Amino acid sequence: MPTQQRIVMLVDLDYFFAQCEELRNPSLKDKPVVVGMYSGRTAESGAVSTSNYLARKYGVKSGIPLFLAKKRLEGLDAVFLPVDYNYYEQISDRIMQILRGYADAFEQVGIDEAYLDVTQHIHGDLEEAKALVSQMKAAVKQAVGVTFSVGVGPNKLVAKIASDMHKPDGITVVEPEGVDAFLSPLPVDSLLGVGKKTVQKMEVLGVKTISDLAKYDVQKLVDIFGKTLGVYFHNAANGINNEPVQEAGEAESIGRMGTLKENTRDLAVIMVKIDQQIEEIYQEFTQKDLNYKLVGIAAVMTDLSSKSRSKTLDKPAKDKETIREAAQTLFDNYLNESTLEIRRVGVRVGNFSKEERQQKQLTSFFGH
Ligand code: DCP
Ligand code: CA
Ligand code: CA
Repeated sequence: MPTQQRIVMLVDLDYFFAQCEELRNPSLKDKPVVVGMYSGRTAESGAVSTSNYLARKYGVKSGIPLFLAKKRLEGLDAVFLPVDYNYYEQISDRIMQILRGYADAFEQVGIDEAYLDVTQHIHGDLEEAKALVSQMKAAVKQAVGVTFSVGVGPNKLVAKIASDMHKPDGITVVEPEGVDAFLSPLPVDSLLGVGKKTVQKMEVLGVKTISDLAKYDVQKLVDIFGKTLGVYFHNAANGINNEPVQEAGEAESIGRMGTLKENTRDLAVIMVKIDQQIEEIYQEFTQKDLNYKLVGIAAVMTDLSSKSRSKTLDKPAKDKETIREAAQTLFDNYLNESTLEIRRVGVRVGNFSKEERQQKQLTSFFGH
């Protein structure tokens, strides 16, 4: 592989669900708009999925209870709307289709984000990258009417963090020489995969910023977090991330996703569903005579946010028990990190081939 410096972008659509609502009803634009996931228990119960930037000025943001959002927006001409996922997905599909045309390699992550590797397209020139982003923004604005923010950097990790710096309708470019200065002062939870629990563990170690983490002994990180995560944290903090931008391929993994009978945080209930899914997956990869080296889980919460986690095994396996054990541990850890109830769950196995696939795709699994 050539060692040419890559140029990777992360495109993140601005206040996405709320922007979609503004798109079909432009009169919403000068009002606070809140898109909520109504749980149905009472007219008011549920959580905010997202809000437009006007509503955010009053402290209304993703995850807070709807009744609190109502309170914070009292007396203002605020509009509350239920999540219309199918509509947002149609908008997203149209945008992704346009963006795909600008990339050498394209990888959609969730409904409102995509990575683009544009190294060849712009001959490795960062100035050209800025011009390309202007073109992309104009094209999407004209065809769909939606704005987004972009991070540009030498890899997925830096691009992702950069995309969050100037919102909405922003662009942040991090040059290869600027990566250390860019990352150093940020808190560790800016890194994908560093959740509340990990932040607490790291704080005990005296590690608060990415710079602290970059200097921390890698062997100790491995002892504490395991090999995959320990090495990932060490590399990530040092701005190193070689994961390719690549379309989530069908053949890359075999998995199942399904809705639970009722929302729950009970591991035993979740595992009943997962066991059924493992049974199906097992049939499929046994038929294809595959060994797997990675087990992943996914969960969709009651507010429709989704999370995935995965574990790379020390060696390839082909039995059911290993999947079950890994999935159970992953869900157990995940439940400790989140307070939301779970609505849908899934499990998958992957990394079927034996060569050079170990460290791939970590950011996509963490992504949402
Ligand atoms: N979402 C959700 N519940 C959450 C977080 C997000 O339902 N707790 C949904 C609604 C968001 C969409 O996912 O519109 C994308 O999430 P982002 O985190 O990218 O947030 P936004 O796009 O809403 O805002 P931003 O402009 O900050 O990207
Ligand atoms: Ca977004
Ligand atoms: Ca996003």
